[in-house]
Amino acid sequence: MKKDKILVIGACGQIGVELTLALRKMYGDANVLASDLREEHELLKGTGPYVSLDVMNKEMLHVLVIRHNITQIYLLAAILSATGEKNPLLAWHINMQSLLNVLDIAKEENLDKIYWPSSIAVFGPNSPMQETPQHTIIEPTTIYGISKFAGERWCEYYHHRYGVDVRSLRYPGLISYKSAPGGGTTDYAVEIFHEAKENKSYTSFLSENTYLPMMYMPDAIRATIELMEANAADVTIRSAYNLSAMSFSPKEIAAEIKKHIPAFTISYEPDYRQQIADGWPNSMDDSLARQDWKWHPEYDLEKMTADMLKNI
Ligand code: NAD
Ligand code: AKB
Repeated sequence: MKKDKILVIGACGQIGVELTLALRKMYGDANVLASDLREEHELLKGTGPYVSLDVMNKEMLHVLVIRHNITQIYLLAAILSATGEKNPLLAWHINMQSLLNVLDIAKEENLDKIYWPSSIAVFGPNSPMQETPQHTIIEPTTIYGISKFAGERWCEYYHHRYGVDVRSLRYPGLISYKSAPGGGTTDYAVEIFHEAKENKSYTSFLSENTYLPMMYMPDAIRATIELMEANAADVTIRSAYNLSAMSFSPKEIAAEIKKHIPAFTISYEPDYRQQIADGWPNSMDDSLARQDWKWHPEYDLEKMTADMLKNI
């Protein structure tokens, strides 16, 4: 077991639950302190320490870090793309201030490592849509994307200016069955499985040929841990790495589900989230992640669909 003491902020969200459980396996249950605004998630209960925390309260966060001898923070609290468009100023405030609180405490307390996720949402309609490169035009049009892009700049700044070892990934849309997604544009690719099993039909809020980069949660958790375990010298990107596994449209995922549930049907009623999706890449070039810390995804659409339908 390692001696690190880890704080996970936003531990009850879609990623937080699975990441906390994975970190507890690696570092020992008692060494991973889960925290969130929400009540403790059912799957976390009894698996390790939990505290109620509002990351916006910097003083409380600072006290918690000192009191628990925290050496690493995983900051997952955020307002996602679809929810963000409903209250842009709130999304900006929460997404930026939470990161600044964590980065500043990391600097003051000389913490070992910080993890904070970015997103494919940093890209906008002027970025190349296919195999979007790591370094390219970045002009996000959602407040979520703007906050992620600004966050990336802050991460790089704290690394170069103060030596904070902060690491980040531009996650694609994440698909999982353990904890529900929290207000994103890619959430359709989770909802569709639940509806397929329960009702054998789904109405997609994105149009049939909207391609987006996606990833199954086990790959996302492994990527996160592999990045955090990599030698600092190998982490050449201190903003956020492009990360990729698969790309599909609502029509294609529906066809894959139909192989398992022949009666399944899909219809399309695009809403405000269509415009958000239209500005995002269709697929991502993650060659730097593959080169620097040997990233390789395990799940494609076929394997992910079979596993989702078996487990939900
Ligand atoms: P989520 O919405 O499911 O979970 C976020 C958690 O943060 C929630 O449990 C929420 O209660 C908590 N939280 C919100 N405000 C808080 C506060 N003030 N103090 C403490 N906790 C607070 O989000 P997620 O999908 O797990 O995403 C985690 C991170 O990964 C976010 O930064 C998100 O932008 C990023 N990301 C997610 C995806 C995805 O598809 N899920 C893709 C790209 C990037
Ligand atoms: C969202 O749709 O907002 C997230 C993301 C891709 O960042 N899933």
